[in-house]
Amino acid sequence: MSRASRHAELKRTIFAESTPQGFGGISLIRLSGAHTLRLIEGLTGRHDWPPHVQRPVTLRDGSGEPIDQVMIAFHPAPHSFTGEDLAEIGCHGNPLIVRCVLEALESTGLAVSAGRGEFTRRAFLNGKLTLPQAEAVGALIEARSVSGLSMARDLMAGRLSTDLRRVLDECRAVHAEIEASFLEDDIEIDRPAIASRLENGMAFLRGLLKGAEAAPNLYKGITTVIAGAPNAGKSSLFNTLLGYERAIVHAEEGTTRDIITEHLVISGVDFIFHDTAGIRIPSSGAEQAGIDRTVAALKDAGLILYVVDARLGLKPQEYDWLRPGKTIVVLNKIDLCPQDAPDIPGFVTVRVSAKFRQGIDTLIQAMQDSFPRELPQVFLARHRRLVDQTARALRRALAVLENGQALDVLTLDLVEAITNIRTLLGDETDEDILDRIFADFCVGK
Ligand SMILES: Nc1nc2c(ncn2[C@@H]2O[C@H](COP(=O)(O)OP(=O)(O)OP(=O)(O)O)[C@@H](O)[C@H]2O)c(=O)[nH]1
Ligand SMILES: [Mg+2]
Repeated sequence: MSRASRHAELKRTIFAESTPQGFGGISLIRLSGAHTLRLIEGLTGRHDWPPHVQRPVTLRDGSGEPIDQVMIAFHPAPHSFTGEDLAEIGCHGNPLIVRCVLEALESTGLAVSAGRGEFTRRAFLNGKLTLPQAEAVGALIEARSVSGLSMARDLMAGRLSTDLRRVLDECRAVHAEIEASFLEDDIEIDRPAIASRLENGMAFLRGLLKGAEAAPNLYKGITTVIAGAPNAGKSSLFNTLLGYERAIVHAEEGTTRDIITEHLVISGVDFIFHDTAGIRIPSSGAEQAGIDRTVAALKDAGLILYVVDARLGLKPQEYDWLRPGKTIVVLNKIDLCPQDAPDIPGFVTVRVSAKFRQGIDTLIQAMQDSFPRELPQVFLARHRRLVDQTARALRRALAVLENGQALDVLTLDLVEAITNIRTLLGDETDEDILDRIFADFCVGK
């Protein structure tokens, strides 16, 4: 990004309501930029603003009419979130009051309404946050699962950046050595040693990508679809997992029609359970509509608990609903089985009695084992794409070494790897990239 556009972007003073509360509570209105102090002085008539101290004051509109009794904290540059002069106005959380405050700010002509994520964008441009940390702010706000929150916090703490910087340094060092060998005849390149250094970096990137596979599920919560034939005991299992009678359980087949969804955190992992209509073909009417919904839910599932009446076993046509790698077959009603029903080959198989809560801990263990214990460091699409491209570039560089090709080809791949990591870390960036990143933020953040 050019100095001029960076300057233009930071010149304005901006304001936004950053914590919309609806009626009640406190609404926080933030402003940031060079005119911040002038604005709060003008709207309150007060000129003494000790830094980082909350003060009760009366905020007045342009004609001097009181708007609200508010709390204002002034954070002078550079010791603020954005690195600029920043003020936080806490007013009563009535949207009418908030509107008056925003109008009073705008009518001064000194500030304009902030764009999406503009406060965080400024924090990045002013060097208060790295780009991954700025993205972590968005991820913290968006997270809807306990794991998602932890992943966002880890990103904020900067482990991914530190680890990637190590790979970056290694790529640069190798690149510099090879370049030097082009200039000085007496520098010999030790190909196996270079290959092993690049392999280390690539193994690390591969590990990141492996973890990233489970990331969407862990970040949003695992969509766990409980499916199976009518009367297999799906709703009974759903209720047992939740610990209360959420869904109707009945001896009649076809009891559940609509999908019933409940969110449950088990040992820090969020499962979003879907109890579904039993799949029976052929069927008709409302039952068929329910089955259509079950089939659609199975497509989006992160995990399938396929419930089978252990006495009847899995019918050949039911294999169509099982997805290898993300299905646990739950043989239910074992309290009615004189002997152990056999495992279903190719699938994790667990035996339970949903009605009498037998085998449920084993099932929960199997559910947890379906996902990695360690939370993924890469869970944002941009990071995943760039890590993938970097790993590919290193793979090509290694192939050059293995095949005994000329080293100048390898430097091109190294430059690509270096550029990708630098883009991820925000060392190299442009307005388009920033626009795309902050477009997903809300106004006020
Ligand atoms: N003995 C015994 N009965 C069970 C068990 N699980 C479910 N049942 C009984 O099986 C019948 C059907 O249970 P549901 O949980 O409604 O089965 P479902 O799969 O949700 O059925 P649909 O919604 O109709 O597809 C009920 O009478 C339950 O009490 C179990 O583990 N042991
Ligand atoms: Mg049911």
